[in-house]
Amino acid sequence: MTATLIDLRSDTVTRPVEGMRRAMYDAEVGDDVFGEDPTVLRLQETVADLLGKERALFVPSGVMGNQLAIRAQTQPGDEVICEAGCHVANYESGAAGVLSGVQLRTVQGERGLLTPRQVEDAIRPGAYWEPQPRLVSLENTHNKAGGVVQPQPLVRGIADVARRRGLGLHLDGARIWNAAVRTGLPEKELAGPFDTVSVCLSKGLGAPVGSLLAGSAEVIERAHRFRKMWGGGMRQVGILAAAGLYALEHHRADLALDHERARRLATGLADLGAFGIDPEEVDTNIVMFETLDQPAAAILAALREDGILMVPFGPRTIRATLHRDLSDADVETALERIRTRFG
Ligand code: TLP
Repeated sequence: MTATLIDLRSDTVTRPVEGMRRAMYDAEVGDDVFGEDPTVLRLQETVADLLGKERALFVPSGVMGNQLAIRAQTQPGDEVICEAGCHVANYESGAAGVLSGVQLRTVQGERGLLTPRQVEDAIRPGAYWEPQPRLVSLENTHNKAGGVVQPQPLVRGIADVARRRGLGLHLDGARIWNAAVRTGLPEKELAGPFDTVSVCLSKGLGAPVGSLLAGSAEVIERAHRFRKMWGGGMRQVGILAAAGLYALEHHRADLALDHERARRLATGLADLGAFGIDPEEVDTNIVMFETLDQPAAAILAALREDGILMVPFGPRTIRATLHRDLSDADVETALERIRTRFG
């Protein structure tokens, strides 16, 4: 194993910086199950405001944010329409079926993007023997597609279809911050067409834990009840909310660096000719590439020997994710090592 390990597995692997730890230490706290933690309340208000929603609820994870959104806006037997590669359908342990009793209707998009027409066509007419279509769920940025930003005209078109057909609209905005930095559009605008939006503080923003679900007061009240039912009521959790507030204030703009480094890594990989990758398709901090003749597992094992960690996203697909604990030098070192082995 080479001396320095370059961890590109996820933007979740970052460690809290000193300023963040100080903010956590200094946090004013109270019992949040009684609604008495001032720092949690401040975080919830800050995020609701950023997203242009009435209320937001602090939850332990992105999965819980998404699943609460589904539970609060559906009934058992309903159907949720989503893109085939989305996190809700692929990486949440089948939660929607178990926790909400709904089925997911997955539709194959192009680079993770659905069109309004695809959504319209997926909405069943409503015979009593059919599952009741109730919710459409989108993801921005789209993780499995490679950090792809949802174009707003497409989102607005899908929102129009959902409204017209009486369906709710949820956004898995775990990386909405990346989409905002990439497009220059405020989060409020990206979140505007959605009834509910889940966001994560523990991905590129570098907080150790924490997500929020935002929406109308009514839907958040329902989600609040289910959060308690699912064991997600937390006590003096201002310690964690303080990390989130710090991350929002100090780390959002830095995401542009992750995006630049992702492009640099993708260009370096493309120049090698040993992998299938188009750097032009790298929108944000995620680099997804195909292996040409070996399974992803074999390439990942070789990379690990060279001190580079990435993750498989399919039998022949590998993901590298840039994050704030990496530097320009780390990207160059990673490319150097990859060139030595595969060039
Ligand atoms: N994604 C993780 C893995 O689960 C794949 C990662 O390393 O990217 N929505 C999206 C779009 C996500 O990418 C993730 C995490 C979540 C939701 C869930 O967040 P957590 O892990 O906090 O429950």
